[in-house]
Amino acid sequence: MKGQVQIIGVPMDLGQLHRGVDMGPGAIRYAGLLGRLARLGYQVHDRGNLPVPVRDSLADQQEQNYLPAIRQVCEATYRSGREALEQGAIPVFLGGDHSIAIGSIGGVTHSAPAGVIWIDAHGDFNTPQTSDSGNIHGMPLAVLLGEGFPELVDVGRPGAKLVPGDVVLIGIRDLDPAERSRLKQSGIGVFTMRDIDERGMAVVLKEALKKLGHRQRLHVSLDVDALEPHEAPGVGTPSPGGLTYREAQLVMEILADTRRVASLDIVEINPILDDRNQTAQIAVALAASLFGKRIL
Ligand code: EXY
Ligand code: MN
Ligand code: MN
Ligand code: MN
Repeated sequence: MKGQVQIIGVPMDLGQLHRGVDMGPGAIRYAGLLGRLARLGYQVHDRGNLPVPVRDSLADQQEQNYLPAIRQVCEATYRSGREALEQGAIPVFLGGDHSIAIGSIGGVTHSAPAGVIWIDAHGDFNTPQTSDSGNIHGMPLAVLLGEGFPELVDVGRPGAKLVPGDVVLIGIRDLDPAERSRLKQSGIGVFTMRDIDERGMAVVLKEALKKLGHRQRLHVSLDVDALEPHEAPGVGTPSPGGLTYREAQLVMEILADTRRVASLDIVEINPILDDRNQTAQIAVALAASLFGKRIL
């Protein structure tokens, strides 16, 4: 037995405008995540889904981009993540949009810091001042570093949950102008698609892991829009020129070899926009590799 995995569904769709991302946890379960992990030797416990208010019941929060409800869901996500680690389990958070990372990463760093590998087409580093859209799923990384809405920064415990040296971004290709300058000045390790094209994923990931060498435990935050949208179409904010299936698999295989991965988010899968659940199936195959499935 390789230890316990706890599945935590967070059907959050309030951080962005597309309907359907709330069905992500169901799509990922339907694609067979639990069975895959069980066959790899894990004891898998599904904690079900956390409650998320229905958007249509929150008309009074529309102006605030659903900030109060997002805060509430992130508080619950934080508690679940913290509990899972306290019980010695590996939490796997199924989004939902990427705003859930405010809770998941907050929760898994409650007792000790962790390094974060944030795989995404986007920086998710906007503040309310730099965001064009106002959508909170474009802000979670900034929040985790202590910037933006104080209600979100203080989820779980007061203040920043990460320092810039604890984070590497991989797969980046779509930044808003002010977000881009902020990111360049931040001290976060950013590995863009150009880096991957020029130097290859193995080299890039080795460098990324070197930057996180000071952290024993790693959290992987997998936004599936990092993948090439021709291969993984079920996302609300697709961006051309993404990771191939094999590049994404190689990330997971190399991360598995480190034996330091202690928690995972799988976010932004939108089954309404997907083609026969193929994006969820890819996500499950990636998770299997991350949890130690080997080709040979
Ligand atoms: N930068 C854009 C915004 O802030 O609205 C797009 C953000 C997309 C975020 C997705 C989840 O990674
Ligand atoms: Mn994201
Ligand atoms: Mn994204
Ligand atoms: Mn934008």
